[in-house]
Amino acid sequence: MAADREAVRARLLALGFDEVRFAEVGPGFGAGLRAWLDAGYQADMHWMDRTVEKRADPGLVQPGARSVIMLGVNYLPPKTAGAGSSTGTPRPLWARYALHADYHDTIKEGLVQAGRVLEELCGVTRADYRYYVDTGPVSERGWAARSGLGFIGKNSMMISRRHGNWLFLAEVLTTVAFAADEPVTPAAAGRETEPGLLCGKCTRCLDACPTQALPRPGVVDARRCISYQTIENKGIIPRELRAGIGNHLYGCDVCLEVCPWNRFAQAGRRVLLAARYDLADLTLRDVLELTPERFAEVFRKTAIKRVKLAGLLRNACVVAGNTAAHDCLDVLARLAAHTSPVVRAHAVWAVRRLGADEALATARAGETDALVLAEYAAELAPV
Ligand code: B12
Ligand code: SF4
Ligand code: SF4
Repeated sequence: MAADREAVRARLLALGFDEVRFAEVGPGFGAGLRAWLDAGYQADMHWMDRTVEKRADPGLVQPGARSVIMLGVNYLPPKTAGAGSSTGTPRPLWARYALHADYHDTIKEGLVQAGRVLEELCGVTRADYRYYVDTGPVSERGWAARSGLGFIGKNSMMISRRHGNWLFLAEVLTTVAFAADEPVTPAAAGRETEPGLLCGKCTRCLDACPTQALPRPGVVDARRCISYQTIENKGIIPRELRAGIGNHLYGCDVCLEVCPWNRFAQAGRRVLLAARYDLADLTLRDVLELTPERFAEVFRKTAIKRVKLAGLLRNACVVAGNTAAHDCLDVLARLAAHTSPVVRAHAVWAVRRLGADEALATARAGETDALVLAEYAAELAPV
């Protein structure tokens, strides 16, 4: 049955998706992903190695897949929300995407509806499509580029001419054959996934990255990326990267914010998102003083809760050390005796960086655990 692409597009836009684009499933993709994995840029995200074949071939994910419907959801907050600027604020910084109820949950509601639209308009059943947002074995930026939703910037983001960098991506893989959409420009035909296609001579993102995590245009070394270190890494943040983390408490938007393609972006409709801009009002002390109960209450239903209290406290210690937060020394000294060794190690680092070793005396006085003392010895090396 021939599928009416424009009827499907109109219905999905009405569900709250801001971009709806169609790509045809074809062979021969994924070399860029393999090279990235071979270089070790995935850090300890080994689930990516395990799913590399699927990521390169939607047919292994949805048997008989003919089309990928790529969807974008704009998450740019209104200017008045004051969320997540990287400059001029003493507050800790959150990646903008994080200042919402967990987008995996809210966008999934739209994907369920999108599936029903396919059933209704294309006469298919639940066995004929699969949808994902972020966590599926699908190379979302590659398919978005294929579908002409935008282009892959030198910062490796999928950049839309209408929404800039500020798009969540989601997709429906389906056995329905839709006519493919045009590439982002006629000149892009056959080169859709080339990084920096519409960047020209600009290198702002490469120059601005605080930890030099972009070794080449379009390639992120997750091991050096603040987003990886503050969200995905569950252990010790390498000491040589901590200073570069600055006041980034959770995630990083620096290479997104500097991009001139954002000048056309308007705030999102938030049909499939629920704002939590209030989180940007938390002070560093608020975060450092979080108890397990308060953490659960404040971050309920957000993506942030997955970093767990210890991860957030660890990040907050790094921010405290970087921002001369002398007014937080008392709480940092308490965290130097926290039950989590990861929190303890970063709290000790922060206190040392603030040049207040004497504050550790209290925290260490009660220590009996030999292991903890050994860990302190490492952390007490020159900062
Ligand atoms: C692992 C991951 C990370 C890692 C690695 C980032 C990276 N650049 O690879 C870390 C933890 C560092 C990270 C950080 C962030 N992430 Co992330 N991340 C992912 C994830 C799960 C996989 C990405 C991946 O495969 N990376 C490996 C590289 C090699 O692949 P790639 O970037 O997709 O590009 C390659 C492929 O496209 C392939 N390719 C080339 N041609 C073709 C053609 C086809 C058809 C195919 C299939 C593939 C293909 O080669 C490309 C270049 O090598 C995706 C979700 C998903 N399922 O795709 C989200 C995703 C990329 N992340 C997202 C976001 C929002 C972020 C952050 C902005 C969060 C933050 N503020 O802290 C940062 C941005 C950092 C940056 N500059 O990339 C969004 C990006 C949306 C967008 N508009 O681009 C995604 C799509 C999640 C989502 N559903 O919205 N992320
Ligand atoms: S997200 Fe931040 S740390 Fe990661 S590549 Fe972009 S600017 Fe660098
Ligand atoms: S900042 Fe410049 S180089 Fe980087 S993605 Fe945007 S346009 Fe491209």
